[in-house]
Amino acid sequence: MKVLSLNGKWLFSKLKNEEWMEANVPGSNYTDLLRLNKIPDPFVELNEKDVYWVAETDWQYKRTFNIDNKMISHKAICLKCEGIDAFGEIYINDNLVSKVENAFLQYSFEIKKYLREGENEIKVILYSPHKEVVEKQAIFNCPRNCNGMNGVSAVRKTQSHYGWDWGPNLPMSGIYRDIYLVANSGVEIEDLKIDQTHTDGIVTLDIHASINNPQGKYVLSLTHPDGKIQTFEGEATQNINKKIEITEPKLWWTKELSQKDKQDLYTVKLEIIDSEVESTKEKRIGLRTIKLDTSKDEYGRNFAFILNGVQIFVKGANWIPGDSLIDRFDNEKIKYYIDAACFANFNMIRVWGGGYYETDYFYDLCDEKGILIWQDCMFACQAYPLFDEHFKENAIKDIKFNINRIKDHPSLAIISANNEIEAMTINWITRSNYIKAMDDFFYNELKDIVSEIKDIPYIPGSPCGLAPHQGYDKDNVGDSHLWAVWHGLQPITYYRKRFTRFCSEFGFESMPDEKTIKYYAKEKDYDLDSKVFLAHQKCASGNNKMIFYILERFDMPKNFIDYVYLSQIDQMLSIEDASLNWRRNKGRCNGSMYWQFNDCWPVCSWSSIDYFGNYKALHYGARRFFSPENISVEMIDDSLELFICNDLIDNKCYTIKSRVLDFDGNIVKENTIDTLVEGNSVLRVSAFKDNKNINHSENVFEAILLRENVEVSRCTYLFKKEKDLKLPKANIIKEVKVENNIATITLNTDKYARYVRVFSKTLTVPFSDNFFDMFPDEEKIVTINVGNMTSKEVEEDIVINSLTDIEFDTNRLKQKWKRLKILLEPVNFANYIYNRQIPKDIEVKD
Ligand code: BMA
Repeated sequence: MKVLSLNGKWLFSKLKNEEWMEANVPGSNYTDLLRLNKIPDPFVELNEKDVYWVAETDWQYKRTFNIDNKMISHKAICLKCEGIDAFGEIYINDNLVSKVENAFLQYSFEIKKYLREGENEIKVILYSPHKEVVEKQAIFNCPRNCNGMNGVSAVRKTQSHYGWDWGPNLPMSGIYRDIYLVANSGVEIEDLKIDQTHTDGIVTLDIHASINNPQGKYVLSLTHPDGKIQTFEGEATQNINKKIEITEPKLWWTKELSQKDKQDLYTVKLEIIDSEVESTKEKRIGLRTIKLDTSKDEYGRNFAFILNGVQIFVKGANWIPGDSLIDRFDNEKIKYYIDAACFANFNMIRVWGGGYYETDYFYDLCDEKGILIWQDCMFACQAYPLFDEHFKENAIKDIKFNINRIKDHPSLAIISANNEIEAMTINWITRSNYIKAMDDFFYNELKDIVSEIKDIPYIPGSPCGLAPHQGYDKDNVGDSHLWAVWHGLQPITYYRKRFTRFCSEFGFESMPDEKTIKYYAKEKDYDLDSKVFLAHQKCASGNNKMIFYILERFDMPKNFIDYVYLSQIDQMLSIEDASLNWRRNKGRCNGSMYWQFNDCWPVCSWSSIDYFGNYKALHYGARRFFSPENISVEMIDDSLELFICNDLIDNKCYTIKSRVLDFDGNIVKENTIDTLVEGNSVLRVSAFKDNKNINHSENVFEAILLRENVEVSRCTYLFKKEKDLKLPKANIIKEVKVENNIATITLNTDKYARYVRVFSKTLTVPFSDNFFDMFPDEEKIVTINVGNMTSKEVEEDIVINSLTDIEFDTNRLKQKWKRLKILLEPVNFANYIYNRQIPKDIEVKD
């Protein structure tokens, strides 16, 4: 077998004007034009609109390559394209190889008949994705798409490319993943499937391979986590089946349940060997069972993931495309985000249906690190013409291909058919052909397709209920997308009233890091109503909503840049409040996955990490409120009640140190409690029952959870909103030391300091902790990797502030008026009224 990569330098031009320019493959037209300075950066200021012509244009790409005598002598030569976006034709030496029309497919074409020894040419024509949608819309008249162009649902291309409520309208074209030739004897391992059964502590692997044009012998090997290799050989036939028993299996767990940074993985490798290795496939698997429990219980119907028999509370976030120009999102960046997921104690990531089926590397890393994946099929928020056989077949191709590709990853926990389609049906109520076809497809046909490929939990969409159009919006069954806070303008604490079985989406916007803002806006535009700031805010009334919520808790900042700090704190608090409520009700509520993990361009959005990788306050907060061992507090009937969540498998013994202090750091009262918390459970204990001596305007409560004398979690509690308190100005002193690229920043404060922010003017890499509270008797140490910066440089680069450094305009009347005006905007008011009711439970039958 010989592989010839066709990645690298290509030429590209408009189809109608052969002015050839240099292109990079993998790549995209936008990225190439940007590199060649033919377009301004669409991520800066108002440029997005000025570059749309790129999407309205047809493009062509070409390159030559050499086939040597040895390669041409192979019986078969295949062209493999791992990602072509999206609509066009592929030619070899002017012969049409195939049309392409699906960006989610990996294509494989036998092309030997078109090749010659010596120089050959490959040409790829990519037609305008804009025109493609216009044409499809003329045929299907798809219902209005509230996120972008109408008719987008009729094409198999990343749906958010055409604009979303966090994303720009930049439908790119290009050969965006690897492209190469494989020459061999014609034999090919078409599929390698590994099922596993777990009985009495023994795992049996059921390995099945299907081979095209079998010849020669097969060699199958299993490498155990300890390096031990078992090998099996036989004659290559169309179907190869092998059972392997593993008597001392090392099970795969999430990171929190294994308490290991690297999970145990086994490698299954199959080679077909004739005179040489002709075809090979390798898969890393983990030994685990995964189930979705939806049995009837005292609250309705459960919705909980069971990993190796352990019901888990899911903590995580929703993943959107890593970049609008996805060809720039390389493995290094993927690793950055998966590390960030580990940092924030995620045990699940949801790959959302308006983006991509992710790359192999993405799932590989999740396998390694112990993060589960919730995989949507690529359908989101729109009516899809699934009544059309050609469209349906095309979609089924990408679903089958991708589920086959990822099916054996231990991280894969669930396949969900789509995002929010059922919840949006009301918008298409007169289009019954769409509704009927989608119900049939998501509830029946797709379910069968998935179950034929793999025994894996499946739901007909997210959110889901009990049956088509029954219960997808109820708390007592299925999963929920809750948007009453933010879209519905309910107060931040509203989610305490919602005991959903599993919240797979809820979110709150904030501004990106100051460095990111500087990238897209000039200082003269620093105004939430300026054209530039409105262009980098895709949610209707989004900037106003940020202000609405800031004023719920704080006064109005006098300086524009302080919106960044305050909006990020608000975001952290809202997601924290909801998540902790659900964690405290573990068993009834089984998951909290906030919207959204990342951004695809620099924008104000719901993300916890901005486009350039800067962690927002939420991401640091998530590390704390998602920590597997967690303490939180609620004031219930004048009693300070503590909740200790132990999500680990084993019982743990804890010491809880609680205290009430004044803002100067004087202790009003304190106590210590020793307690055991059973594995995978929550314990409620009272910190202080009688709180008469607490001054609600001048005191703060703090509790620290320690295990074996090491702090594992802490919480603070203010008895009033910040704007109703007279917090004294905190003076925070920092000391910086740099050793081996790591800066250690030691902080001390003279007063209680709220939301201490450690900010770097230049660095994107995260701090070990941030946006925390500090007390005068405690030193706080924060670290960061500063590369080769000196102590002096770091000293100048790092800025510390806390809430009392913000200058506020305290005119409350003005604020009330501002909030009212925002609330009364038609888009907000309708949402506000709609979201005031708590949905009634649905009846659950046996
Ligand atoms: C959700 C998602 C997205 C959207 C987000 C914010 O429900 O599924 O479609 O971007 O809300 O509005």
